[in-house]
Amino acid sequence: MGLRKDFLWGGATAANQLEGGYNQGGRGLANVDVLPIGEDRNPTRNGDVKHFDFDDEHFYPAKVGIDHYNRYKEDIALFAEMGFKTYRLSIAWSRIFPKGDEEEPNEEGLQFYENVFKECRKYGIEPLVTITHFDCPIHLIKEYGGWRNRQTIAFYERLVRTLFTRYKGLVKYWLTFNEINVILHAPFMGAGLVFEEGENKKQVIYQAAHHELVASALATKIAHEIDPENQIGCMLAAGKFYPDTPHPRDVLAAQQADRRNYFFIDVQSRGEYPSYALKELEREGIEIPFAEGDKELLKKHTVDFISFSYYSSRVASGEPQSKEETEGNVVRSVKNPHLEASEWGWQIDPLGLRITMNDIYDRYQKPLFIVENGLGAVDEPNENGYVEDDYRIDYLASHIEAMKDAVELDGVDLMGYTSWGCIDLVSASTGEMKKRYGYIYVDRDNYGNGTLKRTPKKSFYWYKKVIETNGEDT
Ligand code: BGP
Repeated sequence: MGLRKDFLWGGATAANQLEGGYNQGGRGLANVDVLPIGEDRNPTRNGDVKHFDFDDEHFYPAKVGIDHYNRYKEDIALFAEMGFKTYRLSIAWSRIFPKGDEEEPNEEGLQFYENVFKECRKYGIEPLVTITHFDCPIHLIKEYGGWRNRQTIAFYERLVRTLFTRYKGLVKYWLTFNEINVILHAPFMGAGLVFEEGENKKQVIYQAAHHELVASALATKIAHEIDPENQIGCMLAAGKFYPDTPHPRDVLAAQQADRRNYFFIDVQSRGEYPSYALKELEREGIEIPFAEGDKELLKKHTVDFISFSYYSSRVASGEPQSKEETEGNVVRSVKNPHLEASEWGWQIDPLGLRITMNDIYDRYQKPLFIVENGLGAVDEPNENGYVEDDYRIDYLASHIEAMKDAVELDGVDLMGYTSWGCIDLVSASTGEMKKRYGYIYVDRDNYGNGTLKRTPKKSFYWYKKVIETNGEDT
């Protein structure tokens, strides 16, 4: 009973939210560097800003992040002190190929990640690497239209071949695209899409999604060829949809909303487009740009495990116009009257994690990996600079308990758990520093003030104990 003996406890980050050093080491500009904060952020991340000039003149917190690029040793030492077995991080594509379409990679970028992986290994920490976490070189967006263009598959192929070859023996666990379903909700952030006036957005989105799905299968193929030890996962922004009421109309709405997200994983894990998606796309006149060999590739090279983020469950209604909505992790939802919410309106539902795990495991029967979960909050250090984040501990403890129930009572096969933003970093939805998830406080504000000093919070010592006892003591 209990969790696996080799359960992979750890934390997760993404390059563009913590590295900073956006113009160091030969790195090129990426979509994530030009996402403004404030009210312009949503239209930009949705691909609706036509006049966007992609300049790098403005200061945004993500450009400096928490300066992990220059302080990774100190940060990894703190992760090791907590007892991390794994550390999930992402590669900044434009560090490896600054423009995206070069023939040769940038050695300085490759060396940086090699140093990071070796530093992890020094402490026995297994790296878990997201190949793209919401990032795409600006040059690929300007010149090729990002993922709407089939050529981007070839550039991604060059990237993954370079990574799998260079880091053979150093990295074994890879995720092809972070939250692949986010392309539906934030297409500039998810796939570098900028829409033309009046074009059929859904056509462009599904075309780009097809390219990402083919690229993901190709990456799986290449990873296994280069090193059969490699384990490849897909990554879903998960969260079960509940029907708003038992009315069959609401139940159908919830099923349809779930399917819209599961569609991606159905392709990546089962190897083919599900019939419900083919029907819907056909009805709407959306064409999927299948090229010769795509179907075989998708069928043959399915993922080894299913990873996902979970922040909250969601609610769907057959009559959404008459319902109050709430914020959530990228996907908005009808408000659930039975749940409390974070300061950002994300509703808190630990039992929903167990329900979501069961749903995914029933559907795919492959090992699961929870690679994001956590509470974004404003932390106020006391006069000694110490953050007593009992609210975060409560959130995480209740989710870990629900996760254990899914394993122990329902029989889900779970590889590991990496909570989001294990060290404070920049928020993806708001672009700000003040929404924090970490076990480690970083002295930095939205405007670039602060010493960047790292200080363990109360949750740091709590999580250390959780890991030490393999989740027994929460
Ligand atoms: C997910 C992203 C992460 C992360 C997290 C928390 O969607 O994969 O990058 O940021 O959400 O979201 P936020 O930072 O907006 O609170």
